[in-house]
Amino acid sequence: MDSRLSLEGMAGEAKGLSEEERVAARKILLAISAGAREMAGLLASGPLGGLTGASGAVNVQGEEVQTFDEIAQDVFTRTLRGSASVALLVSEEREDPEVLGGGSGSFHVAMDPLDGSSNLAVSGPVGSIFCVFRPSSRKTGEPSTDVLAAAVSPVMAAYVLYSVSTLLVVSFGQEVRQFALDLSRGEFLPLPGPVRFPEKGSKIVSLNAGNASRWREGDQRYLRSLDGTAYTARYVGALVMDFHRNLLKGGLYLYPGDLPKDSRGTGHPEGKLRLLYEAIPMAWIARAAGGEAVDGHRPILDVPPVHIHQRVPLVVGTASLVADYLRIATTP
Ligand code: AHM
Ligand code: MG
Repeated sequence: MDSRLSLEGMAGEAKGLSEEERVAARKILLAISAGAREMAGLLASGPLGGLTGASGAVNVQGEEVQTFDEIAQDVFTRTLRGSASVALLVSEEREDPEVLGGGSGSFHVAMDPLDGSSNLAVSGPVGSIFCVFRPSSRKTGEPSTDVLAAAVSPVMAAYVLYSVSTLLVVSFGQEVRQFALDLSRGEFLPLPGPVRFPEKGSKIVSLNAGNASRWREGDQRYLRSLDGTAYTARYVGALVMDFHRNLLKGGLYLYPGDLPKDSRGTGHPEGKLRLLYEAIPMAWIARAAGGEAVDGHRPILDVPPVHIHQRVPLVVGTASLVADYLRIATTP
């Protein structure tokens, strides 16, 4: 196995894809890497570029849109359109799927163009997340329906981490590879791989304990169970960063749902993270790296997508830590 497979090599060796699909997947990967390179440059100028801050708009999720959210939306829409391989593009920043190039591309893509954007104000890490799906054979002519039918079987998932270095992490389902942006050459170069959750890694737990009083009893019990154990708390508040650290070091990321409103919760029992462009791609990458991802009960990859902006509780990381979570949180 080549420990330093290139981006193009990865697409070329992807299993279960036709030759035509491999070509399309390669083009999508190159489009993501071109967009990531552009975003890395813009983000690095940070406050000097005058681009950090709120845009004044509110997105489909009811959240304040940062100027960089819109920039990332435009950058990746442009590069993915340029790949001529994407039929439908679903984005956190757009209410409806966008048909690209007349809808004739080989794949659908769901993306969170800039994840964790509240970190921008403090020059903290942010990310971009992508999931690539094969269009459903049950084409109905209704874009959302087709994406939902396709979303149950990803073909490729990737994320970009913009931090002290810019990393691109990619999986076609069999393994996970990392690439680092070489600033002098302007391209992503392979790091040794594949990457897997360490069997005997450290026990990092990443969660927002400030929300715990709103969680269900099982999640609160899990948090209490950590007290006195050899765990380390680490939480950046950017899924890509928290996931990536736990992938390399061993750990668990938890963003549960809240109690119903009438029991001191917020009435968001499905949590905050989005199924199509946050939970499914991270679950797909976690699985390929020997980890696991659940919604508190069942595997994320078994959750039926019913809405393109559907939210879902997410527990993802080292398989044994996810198993511990399930044992404690689901057994009164
Ligand atoms: P976003 O896509 O609007 O940035 O929201 C997702 C982010 C995740 O990256 C992060 O893990 C989580 O929201 C943090 O939420 P909180 O501030 O509630 O802990
Ligand atoms: Mg996000």
